Amino acid sequence: MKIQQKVAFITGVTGQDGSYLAEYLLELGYKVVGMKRRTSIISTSRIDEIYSNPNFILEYGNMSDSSSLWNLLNKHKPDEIYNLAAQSHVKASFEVSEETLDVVGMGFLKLLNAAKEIVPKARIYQASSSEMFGDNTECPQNENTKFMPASPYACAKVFAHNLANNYRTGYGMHISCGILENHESPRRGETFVTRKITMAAARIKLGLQEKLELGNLYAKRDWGYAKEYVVAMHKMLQQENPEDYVIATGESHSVEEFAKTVFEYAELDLNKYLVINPRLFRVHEVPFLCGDYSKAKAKLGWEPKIRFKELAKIMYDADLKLNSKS
Ligand code: F7E
Repeated sequence: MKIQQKVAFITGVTGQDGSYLAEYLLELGYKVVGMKRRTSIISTSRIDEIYSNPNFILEYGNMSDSSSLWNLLNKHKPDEIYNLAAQSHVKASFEVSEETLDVVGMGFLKLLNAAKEIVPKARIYQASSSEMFGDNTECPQNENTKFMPASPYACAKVFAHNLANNYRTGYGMHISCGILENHESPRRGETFVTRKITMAAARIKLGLQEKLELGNLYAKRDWGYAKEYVVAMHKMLQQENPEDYVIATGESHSVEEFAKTVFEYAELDLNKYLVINPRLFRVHEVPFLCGDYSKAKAKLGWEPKIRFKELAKIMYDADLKLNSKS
């Protein structure tokens, strides 16, 4: 008997997480339908390698456009839906607050309403975020930690997280939320701090850049490796019951520690190159994040392998290679 090929629908497929998840699901034998926003510049570099895979389909759509969501779900009837689309930059969310709420909050509601009518049995993954803990410095943060969102982005994520829980209990939908702490990789956008640092170190090393400008050095984050975190997303949807899970490393380090680690590894003196630019400070800063992944370990059998120092090395090595080519 032939086993039916599972279909996964991923919003935000051109992003760091979307591209790693698409690759992972293709390896597992899924047909993957990725949704991307139309942009005037090409934004598909992260999915170049899977673009010609016959099991990968790229479709235009938009979280602000219900009709595109309804059409795509109707056309592909996915078994699993991964909602990774977002305006995900926390600082920018203060400047484009309405767009952030629209895409992250209302966009998810539109997706849920479409799924409820078209594929009510589909298993849904919602990308919740450790930013939802915000001002709550409880250590470590788990699934029961109170949310104290400190940005429009985090408020939108809390709104979507609550909706997921509401549709789960109200309509019996299989919706799981991954409360992911920061997760990085060589595919991280260059406006996020880890990648900004590894790119700068590589470019300084090669004589292509002179300074590294940063904002608040003292914020602490729990940084893990994105490629490992997408495996947890998939595992959540294979559980009989939908639940929320914190995905983290359980270690917290400051921005300064990340920069020092990278520059030491690159054999560069950070003090010679670092400039603090107050324009990079945030209206409201989340001071400290550190997650407790013990529920994910117990129920999903998921554990992080790549830790802080190794992550910094992976990212620096990749950026050195990338910049050596150019
Ligand atoms: O900032 C500080 C900044 O922008 C980290 C998103 O994926 O993770 C991410 O949010 C820290 C902050 O990430 C610069 O003030 C200093 O304290 O890399 P980030 P984020 O805001 O933590 C969560 C879990 C998400 O869900 C988000 O979508 O670094 N910082 N100097 C700087 N940050 C940036 N971006 N640039 C600087 O120059």
